[in-house]
Amino acid sequence: MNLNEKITVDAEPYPFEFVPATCALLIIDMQRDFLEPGGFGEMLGNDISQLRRTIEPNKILLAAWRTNGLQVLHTREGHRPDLGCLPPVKKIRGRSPTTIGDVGPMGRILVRGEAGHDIIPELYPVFGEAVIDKPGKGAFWSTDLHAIMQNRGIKQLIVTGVTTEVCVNTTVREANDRGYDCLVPEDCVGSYFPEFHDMGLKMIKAQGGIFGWVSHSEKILTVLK
Ligand code: C5J
Repeated sequence: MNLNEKITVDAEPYPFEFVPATCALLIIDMQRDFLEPGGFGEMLGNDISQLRRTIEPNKILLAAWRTNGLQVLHTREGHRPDLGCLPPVKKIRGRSPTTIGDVGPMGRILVRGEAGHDIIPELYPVFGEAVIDKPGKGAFWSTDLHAIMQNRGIKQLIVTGVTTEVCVNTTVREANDRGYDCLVPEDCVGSYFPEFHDMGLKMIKAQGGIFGWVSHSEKILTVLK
C-alpha cells in the first residue's frame, strides 16, 4: 500500500477519504483513573465496563497504525502538581468530598506524574509518539497539539478514546474549527453513559458531518491492509 495515496473508508454521513501518511491516530485520555477498577471514575460511581470495552479495539487499531509506521498521538487530562493550571471552578465542581488534586485511590487525582493519571499499560505510548498533557477537555486548548500537528504535517485525525461526549467530542470540535477532518471509530470511543455515547456520535455526523465522520475500526483496518 502506498501510504501517500488517498484511500477511502466506509463512514457516515459519507465515505471518509484520507492519506495515511498525513493522518494521525489521536488517542484521548485512556488513563488509569478513568478506566481501571478502583480509579477516580469508578470512585465516582461510574460503570467502567462502558469504557473498558474500547481497550481491545484501540489496541488492534494502534497495532495496525504502528505496523504501517503511521503517526500516533496520545493525550492525558490532568494538572500540574502545584495545581496552577486547575481552574478553581473545576476543582469544586460536583461538590464531592474528594476532588481533582486530592489524594484518591491511585495517587492525587488527575495530577501529572501520579499513577492514576498515566495511560493504561495496554495502550502505553512508545518512543516517538507525542503525549499531550491537557488541562481541559479539548486537546487543543492550552497545549502544543496544533504546533505538533503542523510540524509533523498531520492534516487529518482518527480520534479514539474516552469519553465520547466529553473529551472526544470537545477535541473533534476544536480540530474541526482549526480545519482538520476527524473520523471517529464508534467502537474505539466510550462513555460511562451509553445514551450520551450514542448522542455524541450522532452530533458529530449530523448535518452532513458538521464536526466529522463516524465509522468502525474494522472498516479502517480493512482499507489499511
Ligand atoms: C472527563 C474525559 N469526562 N476524558 N474526561 O472528565 O472525557
